[in-house]
Amino acid sequence: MFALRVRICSTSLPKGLLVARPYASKPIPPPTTIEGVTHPADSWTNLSPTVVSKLGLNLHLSPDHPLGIIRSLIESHFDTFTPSIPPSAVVTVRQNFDELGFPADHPGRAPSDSYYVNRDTVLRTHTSAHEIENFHRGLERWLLSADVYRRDEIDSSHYPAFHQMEGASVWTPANISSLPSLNDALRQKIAAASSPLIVDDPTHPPCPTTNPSQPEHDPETLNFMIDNLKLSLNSLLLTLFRTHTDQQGEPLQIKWTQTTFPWTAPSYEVEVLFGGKWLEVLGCGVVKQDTLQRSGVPEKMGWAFGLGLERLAMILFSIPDIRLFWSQDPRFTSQFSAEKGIVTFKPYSKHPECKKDVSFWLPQGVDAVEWHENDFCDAVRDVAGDLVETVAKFDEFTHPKTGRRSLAYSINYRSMDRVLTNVETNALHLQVTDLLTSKFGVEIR
Ligand code: FA5
Ligand code: MG
Repeated sequence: MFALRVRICSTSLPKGLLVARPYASKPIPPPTTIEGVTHPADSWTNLSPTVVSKLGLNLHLSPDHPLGIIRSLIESHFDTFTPSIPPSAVVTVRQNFDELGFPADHPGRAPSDSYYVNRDTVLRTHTSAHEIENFHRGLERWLLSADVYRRDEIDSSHYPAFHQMEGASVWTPANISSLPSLNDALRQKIAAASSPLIVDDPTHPPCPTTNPSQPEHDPETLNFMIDNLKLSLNSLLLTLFRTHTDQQGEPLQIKWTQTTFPWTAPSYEVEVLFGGKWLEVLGCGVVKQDTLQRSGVPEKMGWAFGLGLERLAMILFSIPDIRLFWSQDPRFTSQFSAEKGIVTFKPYSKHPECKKDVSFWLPQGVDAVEWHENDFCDAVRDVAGDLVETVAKFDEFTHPKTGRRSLAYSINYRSMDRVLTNVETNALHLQVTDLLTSKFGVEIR
């Protein structure tokens, strides 16, 4: 994400919200048992049945699933990196946010953006939650893949449960002088591949005000480090997409942008043009020295990245909708195997969509609530499951006399496997509007 673009949900830019706090006067749910461990609930608990049902499925570990195939392709590319799988998606708030330097008012901490098991524990929102423990292991190059969870919008490239792969490479003062020759080798490898891939990088050199580097870093070494990070990731993208063309048969276009992460500086993201839109596939940066210090390796310097596995797999296998990764329909699952490797997904159906609108007044006065779109999306997902394709706000206004705020959303229902009848969609939509009234206290217009 570019530093000046703001979007809820990313681990990147603080939006200057209030310090994260639970919603007021919410009934406390019963304790939750996750992977055999029972966690007490409190006023922070906001797990939804949809995400709880995804825990432990580990799609990325299934060798014949597109996520398993892409994981092993990436692990083979980074063959000098040690791969690992962290045991549980339940991590401490300390691991996920505090130790990585997330400020108290970072939007990622808000219960509208993250799934809290309770005040002290969350479902990890990113694989970076394990960065510090991995640096502690003393490894110089490592990879780590896992399921992660975020309260997010609903569309074809966002899902509340998804998978990331984290990777890092660090150098000691004794071996950091090898960077220039490592970079030369990577440049030669990329040139030899003579790929038609188009890589646009307007982020060099990093802007001192919007993407500052760390005062501890000597500019020459930092330049070699940034080059190594970018060459390593460009070389991965080349391995994955060398022969890939977009839907018009043109070579893929890739773009580097600058951003902010609390534990890296400078920081970057990479986007790929997919289906006519830029799709963000990864975040990365030069690891902050205080993070390495907290990891017990203050003398080292290095970089880290976090890849969105679904997003990369959507491009690689031409999978148009992120919900498909969770499909158990044999028409989906039988198309992929470790043996076949990269194949182009053949859509087996495109059933008609069923669009329903809902508009409502938000409650006022003593009943007023903060409106968080992600709460609404979560509720819609719990009612309609994977039958909901998109949720999009199309109108918003405040009544000039009463000051009442009105919102209007369009919800697209579509099954990936079968035709949805109008009767069925109406029943789902009625449940959604009932929930809007009972859970959020709105008045349907
Ligand atoms: C992160 O999560 C950082 N932890 C990445 C990182 C690692 C930065 C190490 C620096 C060093 P971000 O919030 O941008 O960054 O998410 C990384 C990727 O996850 C995105 O680029 C995207 O590909 C994927 N992603 C994010 N949200 C979703 C979602 N709701 N559904 C599917 N994929 C998502
Ligand atoms: Mg991002």
